[in-house]
Amino acid sequence: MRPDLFQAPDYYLLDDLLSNEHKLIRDTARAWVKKEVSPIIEDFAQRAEFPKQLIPGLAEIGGFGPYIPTEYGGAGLDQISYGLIMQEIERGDSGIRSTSSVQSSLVMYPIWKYGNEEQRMKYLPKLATGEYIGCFGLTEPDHGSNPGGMLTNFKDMGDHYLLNGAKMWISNAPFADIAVVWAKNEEGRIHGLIVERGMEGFTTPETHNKWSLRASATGELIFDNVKVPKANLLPNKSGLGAPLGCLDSARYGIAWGAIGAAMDCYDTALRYSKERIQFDKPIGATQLQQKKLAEMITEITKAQLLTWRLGVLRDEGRATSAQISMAKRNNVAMALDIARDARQMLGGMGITGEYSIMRHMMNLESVVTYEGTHDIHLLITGMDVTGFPAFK
Ligand code: TGC
Ligand code: FAD
Repeated sequence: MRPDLFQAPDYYLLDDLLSNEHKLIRDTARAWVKKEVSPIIEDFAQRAEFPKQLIPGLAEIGGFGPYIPTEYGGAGLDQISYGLIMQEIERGDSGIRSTSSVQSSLVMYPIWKYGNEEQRMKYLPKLATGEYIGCFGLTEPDHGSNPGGMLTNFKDMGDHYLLNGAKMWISNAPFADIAVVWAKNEEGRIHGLIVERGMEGFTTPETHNKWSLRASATGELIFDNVKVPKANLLPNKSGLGAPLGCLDSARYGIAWGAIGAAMDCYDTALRYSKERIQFDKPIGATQLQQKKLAEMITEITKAQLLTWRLGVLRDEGRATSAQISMAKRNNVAMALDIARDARQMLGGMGITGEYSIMRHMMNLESVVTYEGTHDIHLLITGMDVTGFPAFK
């Protein structure tokens, strides 16, 4: 891959909306991505391997639990800071941002919000430093968009719970130390359980042959009569709203992250359009290529404004789940459209690993699917404005 020459677009001078602390946090993450992620990511993606050596650096830039209170090892930052960190990491690669999202919002968040003090003290500091890596098991082979239908279940055996079932498409699963698993009790009520690697009957086979998110490890979680200690049940929230509450936090981070991928594609295409000569002039001097670039920067700017406002609302405790759905859906689709146009602007070079665009484009096919598909988020907006759920 070529040297990382990224220059972040800020067409509406949105830096003015950020505090000095926000800018410092963002610039630290940006510099880390340039130094540590960009030089190696293409190689790891080609080999379909997660670069584990990035884990300590991710922890240092606040990539693990940025908004978790410092007493539990988190960085105690606000939601705008969290978003900016996700934006910068995904500018490097969506798969690396996935690891950060899952650890922060799908593992640390439920332990912080739904766990007891003992569970918080036991797991959160180790997750914050990356000593432990976690994963989140909600999706099943037959229950993706409809997680409420899950079959994974546990029985109360007196001194422990007995867990059975299977989860599929789980980010970080192949090497995770712990899994936050959603399963139904004998009354059919959904609860979260912390399952640890090494528990008998618990296996995590890796999912191969992915053309997307290749630098992120994906796998299954199989529970064959796993004895889970009673102390590992998250006691403070149950029902489908518990995992969906975690998804709110992760989807918010993805809305920012997708802007990072889009900015990288735009910046690459803009530079290429000024350097690539055809018919004796730069392709950037042609109307058709300018149309693509003008539309890209317009969409990036709109997404930046939408997402900044969402961050402010989250910091004020006023953001709704439906607002988060709108931002996740809009920004990921925006990034995917930009990646596709940017790839075309590079002609044949656009399909190679010399440039980051094709990798972003393939990654975004997962991002537009996970954490609720593009269509499911449209239905959430539809339900919010009409009052009618059209899922069922
Ligand atoms: P529904 O009846 O609407 O709701 C059930 C209960 O949940 C509450 N609720 C929420 N609570 C918090 N946050 C939200 N976003 C919530 N949405 C709903 C709701 O109020 C209700 O509470 P209560 O107290 O009345 O019981 O549920 P439904 O079965 O009709 O489903 C609704 C639907 C389709 C929107 C939902 O199931 C959904 O979002 N489906 C998409 C599934 C999904 O996003 N899966 C993601 C899996 S994790 C993942 O992809 C990680 S990728 C990580 C990475 O690598 O970055
Ligand atoms: P389905 O639900 O079968 O959907 C298939 C199609 O039908 C979609 O286009 C969908 O929009 C559409 N559809 C479904 N229902 C309706 C409806 N009512 N009306 C109209 N259209 C509908 N899950 C986890 O729990 N943890 C993870 O860490 C995780 N990581 C992932 C990593 C990757 C790389 C991928 C690809 C997925 C990951 N997932 C994870 C799973 C992800 O959340 C699901 O793939 C997603 O929720 C969609 O479920 P599905 O694949 O079963 O598709």
